[in-house]
Amino acid sequence: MAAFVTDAHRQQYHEDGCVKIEGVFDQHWIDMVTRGIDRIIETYEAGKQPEKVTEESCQAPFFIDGKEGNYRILHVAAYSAEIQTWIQDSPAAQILADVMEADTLRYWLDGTFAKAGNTPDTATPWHNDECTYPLTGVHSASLWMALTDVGEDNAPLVTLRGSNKDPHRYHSTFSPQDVERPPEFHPWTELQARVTAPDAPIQSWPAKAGDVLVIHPKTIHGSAPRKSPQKGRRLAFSSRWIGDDIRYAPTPLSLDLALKEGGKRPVVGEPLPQDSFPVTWRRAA
Ligand SMILES: O=C(O)CCC(=O)C(=O)O
Repeated sequence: MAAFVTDAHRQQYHEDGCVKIEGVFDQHWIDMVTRGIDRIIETYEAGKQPEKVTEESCQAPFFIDGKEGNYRILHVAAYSAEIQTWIQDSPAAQILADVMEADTLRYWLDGTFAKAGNTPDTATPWHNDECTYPLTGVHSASLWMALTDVGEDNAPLVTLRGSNKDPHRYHSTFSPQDVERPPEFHPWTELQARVTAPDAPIQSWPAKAGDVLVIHPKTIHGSAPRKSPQKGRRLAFSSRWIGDDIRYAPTPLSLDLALKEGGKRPVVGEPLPQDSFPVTWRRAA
């Protein structure tokens, strides 16, 4: 497989908290992942629940919200044979492993972001991904894959440059609100104030279908809204993967791990158990 990742990509990932790698996925992969997602959207629009195709991957609960082409969908991997093939056979894992310099990778979670029309609510609100993770370690990142062209007026991803270096986390609105905030967590309002500051170092990431963004889990990000009336939609599939040095480290604000039925609960400080979180990629010796 062609080597997509250069030292310059790695450096930008560590400096800015996000890097774009162009032309990773060809039309074959774009069509395959889009087909998998569209089948799930069609099932939902027909008033039905999608059915699992495997018990082996991504045990986090399936969730879909939205209407009329605007959908946020969580954890589709276990419901799509196409996405299973993409996880096993596409360059996705190697790209992430090369950026993070990991030797093994486990697929963990995913989010799908479909946007149509041009109302302000097509924007994805500012957030970061790590606040709710019961994990510690550096081998953790998202691979955001553009499945359509995503121009400047078509809801590009936006990031707060350098927020990957924050020593603290934020108390996410998805975390329990009725627990005492540990000192290493800052209020969510602080995150929101940082992105609206006049000198906020915001980067915008237009992309072509098949390009990827590798996003550090601490990087504060969201998307701009779709701006002008335009046909079609904006579609992105964002998958989260973890590597060798990740250890189980729950906090009072983290979300519970989604173990497979009867799956082994990890011990604090240990890697995630193989039965619920199988290693899906290893670097060739
Ligand atoms: O594509 C988007 O609109 C948002 C993506 C996102 O928030 C993520 O990948 O975590």
